[in-house]
Amino acid sequence: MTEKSGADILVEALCDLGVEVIFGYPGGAVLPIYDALFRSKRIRHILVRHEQAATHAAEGYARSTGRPGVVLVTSGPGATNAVTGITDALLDSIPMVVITGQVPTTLIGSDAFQEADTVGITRHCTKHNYLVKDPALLGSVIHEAFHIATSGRPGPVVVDVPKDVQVATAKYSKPGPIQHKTYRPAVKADRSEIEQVVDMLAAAERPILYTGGGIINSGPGASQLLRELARITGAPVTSTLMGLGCFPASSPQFLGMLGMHGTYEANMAMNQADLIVAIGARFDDRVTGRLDSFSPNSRKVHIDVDRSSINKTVRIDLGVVADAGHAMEDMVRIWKARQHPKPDTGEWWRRIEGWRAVQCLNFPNDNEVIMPQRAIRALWEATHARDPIITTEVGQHQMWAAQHFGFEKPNKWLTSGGLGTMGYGLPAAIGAQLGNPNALVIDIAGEASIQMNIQELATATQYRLPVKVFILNNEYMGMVRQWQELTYESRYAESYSDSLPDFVKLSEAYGWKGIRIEHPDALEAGIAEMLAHDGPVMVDCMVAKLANCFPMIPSGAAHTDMILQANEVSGTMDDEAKALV
Ligand SMILES: Cc1ncc(C[n+]2csc(CCOP(=O)(O)OP(=O)(O)O)c2C)c(N)n1
Repeated sequence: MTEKSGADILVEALCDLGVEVIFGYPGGAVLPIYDALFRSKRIRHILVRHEQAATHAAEGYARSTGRPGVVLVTSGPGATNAVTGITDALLDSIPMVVITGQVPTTLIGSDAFQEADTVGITRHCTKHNYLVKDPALLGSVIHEAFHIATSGRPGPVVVDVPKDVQVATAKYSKPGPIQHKTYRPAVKADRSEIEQVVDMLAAAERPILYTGGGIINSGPGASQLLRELARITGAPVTSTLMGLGCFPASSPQFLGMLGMHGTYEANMAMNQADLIVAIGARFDDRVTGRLDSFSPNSRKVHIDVDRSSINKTVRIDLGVVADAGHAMEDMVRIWKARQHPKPDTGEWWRRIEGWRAVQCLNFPNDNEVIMPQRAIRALWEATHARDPIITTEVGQHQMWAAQHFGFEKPNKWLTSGGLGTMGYGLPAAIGAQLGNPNALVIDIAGEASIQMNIQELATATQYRLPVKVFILNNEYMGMVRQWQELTYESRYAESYSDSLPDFVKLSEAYGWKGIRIEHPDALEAGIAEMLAHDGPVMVDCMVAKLANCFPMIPSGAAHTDMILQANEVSGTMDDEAKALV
């Protein structure tokens, strides 16, 4: 076996792992790797315009294809620019491997040019990280990094490679299956635990399946199993922001998203349930609201591949450490083997229908101004037959998209849930388009968020990616303004999006088509024009400036203290909610 440079070993290991696309940005400390990529020609490198965008593009690629995203950046500022996306991937459980260049080993710790302590900085925002000091270990570290990023609860792994290690030579051969000393994620649950879940579901009078991104991470088969589980148990299904698409939005059993901007019926059902079965969801604060009044009378089952998620915020009656798909497969099998009849949940559904009748997603319409919710629905009308991939930025537009754009399938909804990163949507759309060349990919954006990674318009142009950006332009950082209206007596400190660029001219400057929509009558035609263009298009859709996103559970409040559109002025739904339950 001949010796190869560390850089060649790295590229060969990536090829052995089936990597087809890398998102990156060059610099001094990664030049040997760039040279190896150039010579090898086996991996497609996508040159972004900012390292943060490389990480979000890798997330978009991963989330939409189920394959890990790969990033390559230089030392120092290259690595620190990537930190936001790495943290984003950690919170949203996205499989990602980030290779960072590092100064030569002899200079580490000397404040060398473009030196940053990448392993130290990323320790708390990675699932695992490495500093590779020996080229002979590089190949096996890369394989191990992919194993860790993609197994158990997926997440980001950083591999920091000093420049001298990229140049030094060693032997490489493709390793066999990875056997890590201590890392052994549990995938299948004990049969007895699954039997207990089945017993509890069969006996429950008011069950609810609370589903999350873990089902999407488990693969498309898991979504099918969820449908089957819902069918045989008759239980209502709600989903977190990250789980949207794992259960069809059009199903009568779907209550919509739960939590802070979730539906009235989903939150009331969670509050009044006697059994919550959480599958691949983590009881985060946007979902639970005030913890001491969160679903006070239910027994709680938590199925999660990450042991440390169980009992983290909410006391759980039965924790099951398992992959969501495997656990549901076992539940369905045992339920059927025992020939459980479908439980009688008629009374429960009658109450749910009462909450549903409130029609909490209704919004005031206007013939002169485009209501943002209406714009999202029009976008859905015009595109849903094409199964589009939707990415978002962060703010009101993100929540309106979650509420009003119905997702029928997994891997079609890409949003920054845990970290809430403005600037995620455009690069994520670019990554998704690269992974799904024939798909319709739309970034639903706000005029403030889109400016956080606007430079990526050039990336889409360079690679001829027909990404669409649909800006709901309310001239405000709308979500900030909404909170200021509701909790700071409308003192709108720094939340006006002043000095906005002309987005149409800006699009054209980057080689995109730009469209402005200003009136409700022009909405459908504007969307049709966007869809008719086979290249990238940015739509600047002027919407009602002061519209609020409801329903809303104010931060730290209980599910029953939800503010609905209907009583925006008069206060919370508390009394009516209590009357209904
Ligand atoms: C990087 C980053 N900085 C700040 C915030 C806080 N933040 C959340 S929503 C928001 C306003 C977003 O405004 P815009 O993109 O116009 O969307 P809108 O809410 O108007 O739909 C801000 C500043 C954030 N989420 N991310």
